[in-house]
Amino acid sequence: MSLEPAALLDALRSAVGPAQVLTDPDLRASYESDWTRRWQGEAAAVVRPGSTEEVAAVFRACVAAGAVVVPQGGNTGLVGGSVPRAVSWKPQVVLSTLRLRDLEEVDPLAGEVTVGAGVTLAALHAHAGAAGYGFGVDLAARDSATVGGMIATNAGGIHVLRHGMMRAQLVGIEAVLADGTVLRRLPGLVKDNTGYNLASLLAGSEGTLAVVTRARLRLTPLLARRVVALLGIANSSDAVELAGELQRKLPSLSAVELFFDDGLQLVLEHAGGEPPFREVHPAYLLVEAEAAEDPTHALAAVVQAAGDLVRDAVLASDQAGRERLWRLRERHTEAISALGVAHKLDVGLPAAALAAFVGAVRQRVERVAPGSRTFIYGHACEGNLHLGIIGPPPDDETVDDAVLRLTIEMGGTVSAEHGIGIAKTAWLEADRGAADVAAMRAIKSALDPHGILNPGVLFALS
Ligand code: FAD
Ligand code: S2G
Ligand code: ZN
Repeated sequence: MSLEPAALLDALRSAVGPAQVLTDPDLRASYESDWTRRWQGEAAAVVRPGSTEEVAAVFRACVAAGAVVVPQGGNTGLVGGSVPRAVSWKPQVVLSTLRLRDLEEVDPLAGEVTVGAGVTLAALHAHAGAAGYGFGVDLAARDSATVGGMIATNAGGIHVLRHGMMRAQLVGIEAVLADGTVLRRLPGLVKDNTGYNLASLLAGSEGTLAVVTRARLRLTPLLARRVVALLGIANSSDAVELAGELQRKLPSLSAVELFFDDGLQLVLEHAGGEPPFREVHPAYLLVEAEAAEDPTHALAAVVQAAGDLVRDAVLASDQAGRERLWRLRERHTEAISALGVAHKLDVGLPAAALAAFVGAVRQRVERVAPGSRTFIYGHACEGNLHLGIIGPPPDDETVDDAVLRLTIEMGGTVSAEHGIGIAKTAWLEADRGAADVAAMRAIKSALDPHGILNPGVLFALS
């Protein structure tokens, strides 16, 4: 049964209140285009529920009207999953979680906290910090990325080597299924083997199985001392060797980020700042260690012992110095985006294949898209490389196909942390195989039988 558009809007207004139903094109605009500017679509409405019950009411209204739902948090996702599709035969309702911002008291005994899905990562870090705790996931989009979006994409970020991804921080969840059913398992029992772990299943589901409304998260000790080192290195095979040494020898290690000189120069051009070294190095590792006691000497000792693997090093333990070094890595995304709409790849490779991949992928890109600019950077200890390729027009996916097929050939994954979205659906089966995709589709049709949740994400629309 499908309601007239006007009836859908009336039903949405009675679900969340008229003020929380945006239909004016100007008011909808920021919700309809993604962060990379590569994907946009038109919403029949943007709705902003203020409670779990209102989310359920929105679903009931959409099912009655034959509309589809696009869940949205901070809209910092990079694979086109958080904005309306460019083409849709059904009215698309963007369901923004930004009003689900409860921050419950931190539970000091358990070292856990329950928060609303619309809470930003920065607000979560501040809330946990005020209670003397840290949170295991951090990423450069912290001011906008939300807890719900980070669960839905199983976000990784810069501390995965120490704390794991978003799924590893989850000890409970509340979510609303497409028929308005509310799933709630929030008590936060770390050991809870009572059947399928629905929180784990929803982590990485990209808004295709349910809308996460609250989450119970494990917190980490707030460590007082941090030091950051920027290491000038010769190439990516030295980077892999050094990353392994750091992991083996430095228990306080919390981040190892790889980037190359072309990216460094681009960031300096884009954001200003002094070059970190007098001479240019082909590649760089940004290394962070954090501990209760100052880890500077321990880090310096590992760097010293690395001998020729390290061509030059600069360390900073003061906040300003650390931020100055981090900026060289964290500003990559924005500096590349300032050059134009980039082809963004987010691949994961086995450690043994990483260096070979870096060489091979540059050749492959040059072959299929001569003259493009390829910036490579990422999380070295997880083999997670990000490629920002400027050159081919946004809708020419020749270069994406070349990179992703090389990744699969080398035993890697076509999406290490950003998800599939609509950007990578064409390569899902080549990566996961028909059996896995069939099992995922079976789960999808069980939980969202009418296919109203984020159609086109994960599975291409047939
Ligand atoms: P959105 O972009 O709003 O949505 C992302 C996906 O989740 C969509 O499919 C959406 O439908 C779904 N969704 C959103 N909220 C919910 C909900 N409550 N319930 C169900 N589904 C939902 N990602 C990393 O993993 N590591 C990084 O280091 C990293 N760095 C970044 C740096 C920059 C500068 C930028 C712009 C992005 C970066 N990202 C990174 C990507 C992005 O921040 C993450 O994917 C983040 O998890 C998205 O959160 P969000 O709230 O913005 O979600
Ligand atoms: C990172 C962010 C987005 C990108 O910087 O670690 O996950 O691909 C990425 O530029
Ligand atoms: Zn990343």
